[in-house]
Amino acid sequence: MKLLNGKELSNTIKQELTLEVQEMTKRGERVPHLAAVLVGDNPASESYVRSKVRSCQQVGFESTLIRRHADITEEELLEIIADLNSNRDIDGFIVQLPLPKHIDENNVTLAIDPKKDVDGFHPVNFGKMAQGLPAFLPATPFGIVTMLDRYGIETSGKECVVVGRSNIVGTPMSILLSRKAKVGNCTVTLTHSRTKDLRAHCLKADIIIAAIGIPNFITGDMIKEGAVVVDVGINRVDDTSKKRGYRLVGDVDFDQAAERAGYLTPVPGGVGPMTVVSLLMNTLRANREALYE
Ligand code: BQF
Repeated sequence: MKLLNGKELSNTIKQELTLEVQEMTKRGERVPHLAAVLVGDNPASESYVRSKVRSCQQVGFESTLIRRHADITEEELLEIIADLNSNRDIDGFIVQLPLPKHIDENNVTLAIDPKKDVDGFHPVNFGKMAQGLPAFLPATPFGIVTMLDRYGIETSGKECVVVGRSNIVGTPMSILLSRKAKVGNCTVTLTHSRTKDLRAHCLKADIIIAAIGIPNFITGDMIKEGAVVVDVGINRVDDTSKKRGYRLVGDVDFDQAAERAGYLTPVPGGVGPMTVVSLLMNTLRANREALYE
């Protein structure tokens, strides 16, 4: 089994981005600027946003963090978004999900200017992606596709099973892998909680994308010998031996999968770091495209 080391690959891509920013600065151009809106004090969201801001600093991007209390109204949040949409200094921005229950995430996503939607969640970007047009790809699927590409994993003609149908991972991943593209041309099966005999589907797969959000859901007996197994799960499970009180576990039983898979992503250090670096790549692109406005 070969590890798909997302931590290492994301660092390589960050080095490339750093060089790109240096070149831009030499040419007298404005460096990419990402803004992040964080509502409330969900500890996981805080740590995700912090790692995004830190990653911007590492590659020389500018970043702005906008923090608001959980009791902000939807109208107030929409005003912040309208300001970011019209702010010429900001190339792209994200609103960290999940949002408090009294705020409609769909309204928020719809309010983001698709040109600044570096998370790729706006229906305009989703629709362009589905049609194979240039678009901001959602960060996690973009990260997975980049990882398969950089590791030289052949996808054309392969059987791919995606487990989980979320708007952010499973559904876009199934679209990307079935597209006519360098990383694509798979025969894709999108499975979910109502799928009958999931194990039989998975066993046929050359590539499994596990994005169901259940710890250790994919066991060794579901994996074909030599399959590529991409674990998107980031589940916190209690662990009193850790000082944080929990550890991160994927949707794949790592030890069992390691006995069967040809390639396997670890958790942590697999898809997660690729998600963050994809956001940076989208922000660089938003900056470049803003040049021609
Ligand atoms: C790692 C996310 C669920 C819901 C909302 C590195 C991240 C995670 C793990 C990270 C995620 C998950 C992010 C690791 C961003 C990925 O080393 O394994 C980085 O920061 N992520 C998010 O912003 O919102 C989420 C998962």
